[in-house]
Amino acid sequence: MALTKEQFITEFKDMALKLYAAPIEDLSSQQLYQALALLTRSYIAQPWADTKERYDEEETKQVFYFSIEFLPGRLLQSNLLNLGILDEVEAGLEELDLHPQKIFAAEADPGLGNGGLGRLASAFMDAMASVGMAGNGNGIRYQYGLFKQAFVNGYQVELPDDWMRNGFPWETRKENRAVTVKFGGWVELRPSRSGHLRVIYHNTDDVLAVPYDVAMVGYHNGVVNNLRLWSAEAPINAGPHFTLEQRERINQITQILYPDDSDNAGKELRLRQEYFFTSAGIQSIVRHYRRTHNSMAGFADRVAIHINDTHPAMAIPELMRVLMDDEHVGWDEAWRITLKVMSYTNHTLLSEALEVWPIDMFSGLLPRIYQIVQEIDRRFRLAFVPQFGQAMIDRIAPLGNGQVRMAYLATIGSHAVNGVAPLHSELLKKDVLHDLFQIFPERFNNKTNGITPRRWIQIGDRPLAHLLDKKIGTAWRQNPLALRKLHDYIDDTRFLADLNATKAENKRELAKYIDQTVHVKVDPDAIFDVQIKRLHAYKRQLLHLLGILDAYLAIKRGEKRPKRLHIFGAKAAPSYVYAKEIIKVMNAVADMVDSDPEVSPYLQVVFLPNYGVSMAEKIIPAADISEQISTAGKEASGTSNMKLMSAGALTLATLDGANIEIKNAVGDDNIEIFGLTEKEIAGYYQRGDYRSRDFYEKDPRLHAVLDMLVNGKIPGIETEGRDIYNALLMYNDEYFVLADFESYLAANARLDKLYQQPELWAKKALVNIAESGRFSADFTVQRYGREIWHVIPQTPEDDGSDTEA
Ligand code: 7GP
Repeated sequence: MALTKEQFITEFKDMALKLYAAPIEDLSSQQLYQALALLTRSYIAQPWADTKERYDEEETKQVFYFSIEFLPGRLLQSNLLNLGILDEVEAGLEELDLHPQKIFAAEADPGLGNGGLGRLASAFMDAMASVGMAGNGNGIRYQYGLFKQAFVNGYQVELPDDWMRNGFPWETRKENRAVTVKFGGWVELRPSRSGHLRVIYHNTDDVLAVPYDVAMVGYHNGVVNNLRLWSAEAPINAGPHFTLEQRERINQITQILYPDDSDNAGKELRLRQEYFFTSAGIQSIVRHYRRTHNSMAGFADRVAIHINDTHPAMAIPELMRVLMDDEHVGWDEAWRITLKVMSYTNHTLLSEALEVWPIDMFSGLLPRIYQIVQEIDRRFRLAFVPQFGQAMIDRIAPLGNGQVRMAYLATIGSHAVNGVAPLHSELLKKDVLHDLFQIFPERFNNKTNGITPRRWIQIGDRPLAHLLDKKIGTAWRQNPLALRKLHDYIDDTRFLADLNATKAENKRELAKYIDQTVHVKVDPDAIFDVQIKRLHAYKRQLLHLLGILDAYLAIKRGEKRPKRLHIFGAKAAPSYVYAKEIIKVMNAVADMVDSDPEVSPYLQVVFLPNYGVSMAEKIIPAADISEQISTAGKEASGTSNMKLMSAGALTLATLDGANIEIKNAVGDDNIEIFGLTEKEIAGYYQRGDYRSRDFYEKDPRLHAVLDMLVNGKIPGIETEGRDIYNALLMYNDEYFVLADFESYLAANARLDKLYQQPELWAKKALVNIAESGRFSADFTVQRYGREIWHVIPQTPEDDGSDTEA
């Protein structure tokens, strides 16, 4: 859109006055933020309405991305950028003597997700709008987002995230679009006079699902899509028997986000949440479709529904229910439509994360849905037992072992099933969904994850963005593949120096931020070594920690090395004891290193509390090293690896998830690979001959490091140090930390050496930035659009770089 600085100033002053009856000089950052957000929203309103009208008029096929998590990050700056008025607005604010960054920072960061899965969903929303695809989100409006993390005496404590305290200016309550979701009770099936089945519900708990819509603004294209977040409320005419307790139970449904990441939260409330937003979404989609169509016959040509991991997998039986019970479509036709509409992404290979529900709980809470799942199960068995045998079908039918098995249900009810990086997609076929792959090989495919360079470079890394503009022009902002032009400057000494200067500037900024937030002074000339992601044993923050302890001991012995600053950001699930113990030990090591004048000139450790999207925007631009060190075969893809690469950090990585694709993109010389491969680890499993103690016994460095966990050298970790020590030695080190220790150290030593050659380092950083464009989520959603959803996007062409699994 077009907006001059002068126009903006007038409209902004006007808005602020209308809202607060005061001149802008008197307003707090929060008030200025509110005024600016509302003004921005007023700019979005028309294109939002127009987009919707156009989709309806042109009967565009629409994608609905169902996800129990969304992590959009702060929206003000991103909306201004995508509207194309960020520069004008910032100039206007400055002219008013205001600080744009201060105002942007007043926005709450909606933590409606745990980690990778939720952030991916939001990246896809931004990308779909930006490539002009009709893509809608469907999720939950959690009143409290992911807990706020604080450290007390080095321990993680969880505080409530009251993110809506100041309201959420981007949402629009659409009570005229509310639907009713039914739980519990019992169902009676009765043939009606017209020959249809009549489904009569008795004694159900009804919940009103009220949608709040959030605009998803496309980049410079006038497209504004919709993210619909559902809130649970008591039914309007609930009647006099409706108790406060019942009301409370309803409110609970959308009160909190389950803080579990890569874990199966087997709680009834979680099941309620899942059915709540899934049913509300399906009902609302069908209702909208039926406003302009008098049968459901063409539904699958107009609607694609994507199931982001299994949490919304009840979309399958729910659509069957609506088709049969409400729309009177017969089973076979309903199933044909459902299969064509549904597609499913798996995000993890960890078996503890595969969702299952006890049949008793499931059937009690969702009696009609359970009947439908039983019928899906019955027909599946009928169709495939003859060819594949009872034993195999028993293993993979939707119902088994007294459980509803969501990943199997999702696979059976979708026409496409994908993993999120080639290795992951291969392992799905080989292990987790192997039997189902035998039956439905054509459904399985790979869609490598992506990120949005708009947020990570254009907004998060302004110094780099400006340097790029100067050197290669601005085309990369529209099409990130244009970053490849950078290769032309691989021998341009001046440019390489500029690149290093940009990194140095970002590191000084982060140092300031660290000082402000945790009151720790860090040396901006140190190597910034970053590991930011959820805390999980398989991600092996512990390996990183053991590396730090080894460095500590080496420095104590008198070894000199380039100074390294280790930066961690990670939340642990509140119930995940081992992960919390690792946090405690890390904080203790950070203190120990800091208070030792022999060591602190060479080594520093900072664990930043409350890692999230906004903090990532600060850390990533300043990173020199990106630690992606999961046990091979465990990290489905990873996405911080892509973000850090695009900021020119060198990746220190195992051959896992999308690290493999990063390696293929940049070449072996521009990434630091170490550790066991997935095949080697699978070999250990098969032979059953991994003995972690052997590594401890034969490697004196490892021996010394592990002993530090229990010999009292690190203050205050008696219990935690012992537990970790035991996990690694007595319980045989489930994640092969000890096996990879030696090669991890060697890789680190190579990076230390390389850092002595700044120009060579800059060349490698350049290649990383240049090749990061392929990981733009714009391309990812286009691949989904072409190969899974069958919608035809109009703008930038994909280079087809995805490797099929
Ligand atoms: C994550 C995966 O661990 C990560 O490797 C991947 O990049 C990301 O999804 C996006 O695909 N998984 C989760 O966040 C998660 O909660 C459990 O998985 C279902």
